[in-house]
Amino acid sequence: MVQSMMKRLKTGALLAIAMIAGSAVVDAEDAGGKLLQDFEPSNGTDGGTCFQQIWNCTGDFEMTQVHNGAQSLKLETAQNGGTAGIRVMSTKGIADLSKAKKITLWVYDTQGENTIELRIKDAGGNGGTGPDGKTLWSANKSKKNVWTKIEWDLQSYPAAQGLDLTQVSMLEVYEFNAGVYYIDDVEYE
Ligand SMILES: [Ca+2]
Repeated sequence: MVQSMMKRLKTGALLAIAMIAGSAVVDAEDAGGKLLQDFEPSNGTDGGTCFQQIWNCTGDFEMTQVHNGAQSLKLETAQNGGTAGIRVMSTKGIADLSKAKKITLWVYDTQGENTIELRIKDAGGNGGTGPDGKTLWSANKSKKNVWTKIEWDLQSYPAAQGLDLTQVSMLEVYEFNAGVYYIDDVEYE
């Protein structure tokens, strides 16, 4: 009698541990990123302008090929590739990334398998387009014709003169091949 009760207690304890372990795994997955831009209508982006064309590309809202919600960014680059600027979605138009470890986005790449070059710009214009070479290529590359999560490890981001990571206003992304790319769910972790 005592033995069977001990056995039940032990089983119960093991079950509880298994449930805690299970919920910890779920929490880690849920802990995902914080949104920087989702390209949705009326998402709070200052002035409603979620992106801008920086160099050698056209950008448009896309309503069919989306990763989440109703819209993504359709980026079409010409020969030698092109750069789009993705604006931070908030009424202030800035995000504090000084403690962020990663920037991530989802891309549907119809061109091939590509890494993406990132350039971070602050509200004062520091760090943006220029000849200083202060950029970071993504840690991984896209897979053709499927949504792929692209990541940049911010610990590897070069020190750009004057760049204030507490007031990031734009992420400039450069695709180096001519093609059509869909971008959605830009986040930081
Ligand atoms: Ca979206």
